[in-house]
Amino acid sequence: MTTNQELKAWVDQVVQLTQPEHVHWCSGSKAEYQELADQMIASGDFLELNQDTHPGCYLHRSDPLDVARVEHLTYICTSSEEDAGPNNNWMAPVEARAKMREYFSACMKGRTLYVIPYCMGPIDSPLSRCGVEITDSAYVVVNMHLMTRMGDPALRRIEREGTFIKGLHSIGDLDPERRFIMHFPEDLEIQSFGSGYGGNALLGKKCHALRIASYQARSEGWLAEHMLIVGIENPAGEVHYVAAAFPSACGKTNLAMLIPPANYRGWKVWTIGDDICWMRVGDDGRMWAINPEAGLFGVAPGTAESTNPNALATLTHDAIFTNVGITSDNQPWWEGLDDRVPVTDWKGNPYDPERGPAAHPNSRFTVRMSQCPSYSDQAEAPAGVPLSAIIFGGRRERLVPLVMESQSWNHGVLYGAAMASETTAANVDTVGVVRRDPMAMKPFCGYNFGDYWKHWLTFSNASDKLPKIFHVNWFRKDQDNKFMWPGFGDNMRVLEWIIKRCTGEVDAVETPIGYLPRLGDLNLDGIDVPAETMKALLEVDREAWQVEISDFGEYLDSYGARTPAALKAEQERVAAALL
Ligand code: GTP
Ligand code: SPV
Ligand code: MN
Repeated sequence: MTTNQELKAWVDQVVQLTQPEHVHWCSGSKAEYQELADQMIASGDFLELNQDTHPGCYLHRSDPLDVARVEHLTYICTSSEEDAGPNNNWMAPVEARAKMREYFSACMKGRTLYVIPYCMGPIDSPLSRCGVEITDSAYVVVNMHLMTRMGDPALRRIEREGTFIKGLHSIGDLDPERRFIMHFPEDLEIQSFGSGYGGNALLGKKCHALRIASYQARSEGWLAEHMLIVGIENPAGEVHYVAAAFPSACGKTNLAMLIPPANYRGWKVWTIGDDICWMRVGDDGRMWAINPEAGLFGVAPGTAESTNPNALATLTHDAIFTNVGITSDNQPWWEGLDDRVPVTDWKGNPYDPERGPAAHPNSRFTVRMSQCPSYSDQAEAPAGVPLSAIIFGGRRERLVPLVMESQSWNHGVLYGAAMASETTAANVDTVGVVRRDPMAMKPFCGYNFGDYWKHWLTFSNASDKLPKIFHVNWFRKDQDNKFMWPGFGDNMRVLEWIIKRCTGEVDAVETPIGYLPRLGDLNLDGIDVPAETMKALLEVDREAWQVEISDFGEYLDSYGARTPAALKAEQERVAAALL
């Protein structure tokens, strides 16, 4: 088992409490993965997909009431309510522990308890952190196999370092009324009950790598962010690394494996991460980033040969599909994939378009990142990669231009803090309403946003080699509700401008909200966006921006004394510039 006494004692305690029939320490081996997959096929938890077209691929149908994150049931349990902040649900740790104890009591009777030691980040990187998830879900174990470095090597690192995050998970009876995702950042602990889905159940992901890690990062001087990481190679063979924060289901996976348009000969995008980025300022003054994950848990709908061919290439073998439909020859299918008509929907019923989509809007695939054709040879680099730019972005039908560049680090922090985006199916609540989602971290910051912004601002003096900060919006719509910008691979055109701003190769127009491209500086060869549309995409509507910035000012004020004065000053500076 283990030589770490703390881990041994904790597992013993959990066994006492939950009373499983078996205890299984996960080795992380391929054989273990296959045994569990076979067991799940036998139990009906997995359906084998067409093994000729999709070898090693399985379909999992989750409970129809367990298909997304549950932000209203997700809590940060710090001793002081103010430390969790208005951005989080809060419960006193004693109360939360008592409640969860009741739920976990004897909940694993007749089940197997799996102990999953895992490492977030390359196994030999000083930036990586370990955790142990205890779960009674075989689905969680196989997903953790693909999403993290788990098993024996992680356990060895835990034994060497002596520290790990404790994550306790049970699917319980999947009753939405008996479901909670609790975080105890002061004790480096997570307790999750009643859901088997993605971010609620794979505790290494949002619970550890964002909520707990953001809390640790603040006291240790680094950042844990909801960001993709890519390398952008130009025809000269130089690679610039970029991290980008977009809210859930707003384009991180797609940008992370973008294939440049045909006329971009010699350009290449290399994938390092698609969801989470841990970064810190290195001795050289640059910001260095690693991807704590090893796999993709990506949105299926909308993934097609025309939008994200690299994702499709990644998904031809050894992947888990959750809540998608299937075709007559047992291939996975989702809306937007192609024009075949599926026969079975995500609930396992005969497909009937009258009764809703074939795939759930938040249906997902799980697959190892290393299967992606654009996987970077730097993805495992222990030191990480040095960032040239940080990009913030949201899903905004109106107002927000295609791209803009901040005038300083603090102005860039304002870009992040002032982010707002239309809600998506990644959470169980209403879809399509604009809400504030600072740095794409509204559901994931493990402490008070006021303190978080202050932490971001501390970097402004850390070095003169920090990445430049940009803001993008791929999602502007016209009067007919059509996207104005082609998006996907064509986002390369915006990335090129961003890189050229970083290297000083291109000029820009100065506006009250930042630097915007001069029309002629965006390479539009090969696309057919009318001149008026381009003009609209790069327009600054002063009056509408005055309203936006003043609304953001009120939002900042709602954080009271925790709002950093420097951010408020930045907001006031932009408001004055817009008059
Ligand atoms: P999470 O995994 O939830 O954090 O999401 P994500 O940010 O990785 O989102 P993802 O890349 O999976 O995209 C979500 C949805 O947005 C998919 O349906 C995509 O097809 C769509 N999408 C991505 N990029 C673009 C774009 O440039 N334009 C348009 N119109 N849609 C896009
Ligand atoms: C998100 O919702 O941002 C995701 C999916 O990446 S989940 O893992 O469910 O959080
Ligand atoms: Mn995400």
